[in-house]
Amino acid sequence: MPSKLHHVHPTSLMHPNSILLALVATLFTTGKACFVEHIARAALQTTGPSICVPSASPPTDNIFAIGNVRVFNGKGFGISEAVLVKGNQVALVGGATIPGVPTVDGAGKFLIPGFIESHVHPQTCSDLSVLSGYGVTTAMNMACLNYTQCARLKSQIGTTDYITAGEIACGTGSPHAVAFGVPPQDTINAGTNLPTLVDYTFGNGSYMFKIIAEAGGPTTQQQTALVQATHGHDKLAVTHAARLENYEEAIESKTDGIQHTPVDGLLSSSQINQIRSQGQFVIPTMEFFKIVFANPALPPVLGFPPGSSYANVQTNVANMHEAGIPISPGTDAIGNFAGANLPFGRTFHCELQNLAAAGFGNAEVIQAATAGAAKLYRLSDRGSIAAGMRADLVLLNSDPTLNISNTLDINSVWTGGVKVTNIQAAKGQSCDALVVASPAV
Ligand SMILES: *[C@@H]1O[C@H](CO)[C@@H](O)[C@H](O)[C@H]1NC(C)=O
Ligand SMILES: *[C@@H]1O[C@H](CO)[C@@H](O)[C@H](O)[C@H]1NC(C)=O
Ligand SMILES: CC(=O)N[C@H]1CO[C@H](CO)[C@@H](O)[C@@H]1O
Repeated sequence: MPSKLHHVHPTSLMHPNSILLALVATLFTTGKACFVEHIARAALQTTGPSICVPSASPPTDNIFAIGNVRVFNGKGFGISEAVLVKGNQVALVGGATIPGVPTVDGAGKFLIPGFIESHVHPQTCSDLSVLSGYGVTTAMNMACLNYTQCARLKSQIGTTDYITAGEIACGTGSPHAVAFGVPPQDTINAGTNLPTLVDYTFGNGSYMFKIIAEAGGPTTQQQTALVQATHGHDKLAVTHAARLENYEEAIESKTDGIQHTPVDGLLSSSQINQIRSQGQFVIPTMEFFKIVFANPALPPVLGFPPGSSYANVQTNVANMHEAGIPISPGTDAIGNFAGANLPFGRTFHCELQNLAAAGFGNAEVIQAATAGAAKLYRLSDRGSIAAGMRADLVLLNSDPTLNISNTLDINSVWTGGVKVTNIQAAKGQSCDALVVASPAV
């Protein structure tokens, strides 16, 4: 059973900021170490067949309409109209119905663009399938640990579209390097040739460059060099930061997207102004922190300093939002391991509710989860319902601008024009139960 994680020692997992690591660390602390290898390997391996949905054919000859439906326009829903889909794109929006094509009756229903999950870790076709069943039609995968395997999940038909960062750029011996089994030669120390590392990442088909700012991680100067090399490729840099000191590094580096929110205190107004004036965006992953702080054993396991709280997360998000910093929903979901519950998809809808609770209007949440995220991640082919856009569509039975939890009231989902057959979401599904259960071994 060769595994880089075979020799991981529990004490090296004391400062992680990922739910995966939380689960692994929890298993260590509960003495279930025999499970650790299994879990860590499962999480590391982006496995699966090369075709995720064998029954889905390329939608070249696809043509259908959704008639008499109220279409989300970025601010709310307009009058009932028809949406024509041809191939994998929306061909036309307008008129009440479109005669002569198979039509789904949208009367009394609400059509929104497919959701973009801005921070997630799917590893298998099955993970993508669950996401699509929750109306998440694009997954921004925040770490690739094996480029061959990640390549298999790309450009799949009939399931969530998978867009991935490269291997994480973390410090030699840092918590992320150890926990994710990053080969030492791929980690960063004083002698690392940073532009070469960035070239390698983009040479292996990565969409964006992921930096880990943490204790033992790359210095601010190194982060800045990585961001500059990434921008030399005309690509996006995104940076993990969950503590104030690491947030400051991410701000200084001028990375494009800061992932997570500081837990250990409040960002100053000058930091917030700097994030905004530098045009940086933030994916706060509130649901991840909500789950962590709902499980009293986890914050210490994660090494969060005293005084860390979900209240800090909420206040930071509210302050950044008020300042006009672009924010989109992401979860850090890694899946369901050993009875611990951090599911794909459902957590995303919980994150929409968290943003609403932090002061976003309901329509603003929908916009942030669709067109807003598309803009931040430069996905110009999706995020809104208009001619020429990807036919990533979610048909809701009830109005999400009246109650944000209505995003769970899903009637149908199409991804790239292909209908998703395994709807997972249901009206009234609660977020309350989303706490990490004791691992059942
Ligand atoms: C990466 O994945 C491929 C395909 O599953 C596998 O053959 C290869 O051994 C993996 N590489 C590493 C370093 O694990
Ligand atoms: C929104 O819908 C949920 C689930 O149906 C319900 O529990 C909640 O009370 C509703 N909120 C409001 C403000 O109506
Ligand atoms: C899977 C993959 O694309 N691997 C490539 C990563 O980059 C190196 C260096 O260019 C190539 O040799 C690999 O084939």
